[in-house]
Amino acid sequence: MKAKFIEFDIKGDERGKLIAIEQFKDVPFEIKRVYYIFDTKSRVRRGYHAHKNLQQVAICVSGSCKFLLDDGKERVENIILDSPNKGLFIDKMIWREMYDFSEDCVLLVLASEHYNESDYIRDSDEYRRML
Ligand code: T46
Repeated sequence: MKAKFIEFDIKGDERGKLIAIEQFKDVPFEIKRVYYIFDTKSRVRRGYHAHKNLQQVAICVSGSCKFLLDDGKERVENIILDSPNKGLFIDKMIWREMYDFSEDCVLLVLASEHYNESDYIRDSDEYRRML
């Protein structure tokens, strides 16, 4: 499994920069939810779960953080998100952990489904069994 990055176009002029993201065009799903993670305490590691159906694109709109992704066959560590025009596509049934958040990190996530706790697989043994 390779990390799948999406590069967003930066529209810029002398006033500054702007990135626009449209469903099905810039991300491969209908965007039903947007959330963002910020003010993460140093040395905190988050995630530790997979999703049964949810697809997401994660973008560090400020600062940086790292992802670990594991699809049961391959574990890819230290995937760096450090640019507002770089999105990380995370498919369903991928285990994820996030860490090394910079103080100024704002991690924006575009999600294909509404929030649903029953879509989470939070136990790694259960995740392996389900694969
Ligand atoms: C993911 C990674 C990248 C809500 O009420 N609504 C929401 O849409 C979300 C995402 C979370 N919550 C509540 C549930 C918890 O009480 O916010 C709290 C923190 O969520 P969680 O512990 O799941 O956060 P992370 O950072 O472990 O994971 C999150 C997403 O939940 C998850 O889908 O892929 O970011």
